[in-house]
Amino acid sequence: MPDVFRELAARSAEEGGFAGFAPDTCLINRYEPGARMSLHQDRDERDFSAPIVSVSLGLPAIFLFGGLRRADKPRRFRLAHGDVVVWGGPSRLAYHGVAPLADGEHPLLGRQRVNLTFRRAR
Ligand SMILES: O=C(O)CCC(=O)C(=O)O
Ligand SMILES: [Mn+2]
Repeated sequence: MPDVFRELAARSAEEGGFAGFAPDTCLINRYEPGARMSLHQDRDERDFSAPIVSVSLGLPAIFLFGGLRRADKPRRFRLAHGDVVVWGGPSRLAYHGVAPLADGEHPLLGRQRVNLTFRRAR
């Protein structure tokens, strides 16, 4: 992983209260208008003591952030280009997802949203 990514993730995690985050994985999701991600937990990582750091690029999206049970009503947050979300600790296994992407044209990335999630997977 490029140092600039590792450092962005580590600094963001520290600001969110998770000092010492050392990601070993960056998952990249690309969304076209209409694409969504249903509510889920991030459970593939071995160690849940590390947070998730999520960077949004391109078109804005509505991020759904719920509770520890799928039935918990998610809160909705608008994420714009450059926004970073950090979750961990008691929220590490919170259900989350992305509402269907509204159509639009981003000046740098065009008709898409790209999301990077930094994780400690191994
Ligand atoms: O695109 C996002 O903001 C969320 C992505 C996500 O939750 C995941 O890749 O597990
Ligand atoms: Mn996820």
